[in-house]
Amino acid sequence: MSSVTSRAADRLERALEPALRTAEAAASDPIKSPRTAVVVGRLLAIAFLTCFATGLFSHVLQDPPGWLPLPTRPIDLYRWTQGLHVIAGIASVPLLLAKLWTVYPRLFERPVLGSAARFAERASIAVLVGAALVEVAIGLLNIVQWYVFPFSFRRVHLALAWVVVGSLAIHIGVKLPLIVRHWSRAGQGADAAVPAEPAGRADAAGTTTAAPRADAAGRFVSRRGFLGGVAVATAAVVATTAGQTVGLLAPLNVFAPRRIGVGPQGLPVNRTAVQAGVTATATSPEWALEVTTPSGVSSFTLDDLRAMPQTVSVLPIACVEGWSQEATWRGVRMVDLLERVGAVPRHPLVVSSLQTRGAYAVTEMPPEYALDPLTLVALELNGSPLDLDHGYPARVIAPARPGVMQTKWLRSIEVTA
Ligand SMILES: Nc1nc2c(c(=O)[nH]1)N[C@H]1C(S)=C(S)[C@@H](COP(=O)(O)O)O[C@H]1N2
Ligand SMILES: [Mo]
Repeated sequence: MSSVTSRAADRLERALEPALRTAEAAASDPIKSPRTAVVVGRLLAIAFLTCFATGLFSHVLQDPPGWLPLPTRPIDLYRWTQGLHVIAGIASVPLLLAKLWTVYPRLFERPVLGSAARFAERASIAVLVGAALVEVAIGLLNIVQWYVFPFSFRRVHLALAWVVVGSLAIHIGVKLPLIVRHWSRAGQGADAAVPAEPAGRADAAGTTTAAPRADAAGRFVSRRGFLGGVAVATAAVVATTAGQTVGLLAPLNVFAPRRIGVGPQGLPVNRTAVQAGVTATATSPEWALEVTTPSGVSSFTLDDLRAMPQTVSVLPIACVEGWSQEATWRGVRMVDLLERVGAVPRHPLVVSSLQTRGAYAVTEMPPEYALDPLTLVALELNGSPLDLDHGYPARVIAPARPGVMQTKWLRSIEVTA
């Protein structure tokens, strides 16, 4: 290192002296041992990888590459994958905080700058931590539909997911020897002797790094106690939110914004007719569904649709934000409607809503859904005509699709050549 940079490093170290000393003291705390970092890190990696896989799946369903056939069974597939995505994302909050708490003293290890390799390793950790914190934070904000950030949630959440997974791969690669050493309790190095429960202060022989230490308030915090606390916190945040999609946990759902069974016709509403600005057009006596094919336009009034054969489908709404619920829909099969106009869909249908703005005003429905016998232009929900907030006079409902694709307040359906 040149003398200029080493002088700079010296000066930095002197400036950080108090922080470095505090961190050094903290590093000898058993809950900040490599073993704890590995135990918490493993759980966090599982949560992140679960989020990554289910998140990519969700993006594929919303923006399908044309060549990929999309699954329509089991009908609850997206309910499970997206429910898991949000549950794992929520679980990662306490795990991420616990992991940062466990390893933060290492960020202040000396030398602060060090060799190029060490600097690169620390930079990758900085990227991982920064991206993970932002990723989890905007995910939570999205669940409560609080779009305080000035960018597209979907695109940034997806891009950051790649950054997190990429820097996680580097991090795991760099730390692999340490991870292997501390993978099992038996196989670890120096701190294998940490007593599970507080056993007292270090004796004169001085296994000081191993023995539980008193914290500032004079209490003992053992590693097992710390991990138990993390487990309880994680279980608590999951239990109090997963009820938005898991029926058994519904009574415990205090934090998730949507509640199973609560809403018009016993089903939550994501965006109301007022919010979408469709109240007048949706209730207009002039309303008719336009079906456009390469050979012309057909118009179906509500009475025309009601006069066609009606089919019942029991299908869930599964919102990307993590809530989901099954409902009973009744209406005209999409295949029956297409047959009526003599159209065979070879490309995605273009489904337009009465809504004039917003990302979900127009959606595409690939042929595998359009041809599915369960897919409906629904007119009724749970035994009565669709509530205005659920898409009156007509909406689409198809199996195994993200809620955002279940377009409400239909205006037209276009079959392209
Ligand atoms: N036209 C239109 N359709 C829409 C939406 C919308 O904002 N506009 N929201 C979608 C979303 S995100 C979900 S989860 C479902 C929710 O359906 P529900 O409000 O009837 O429960 O509707 C979908 N259909
Ligand atoms: Mo949604």
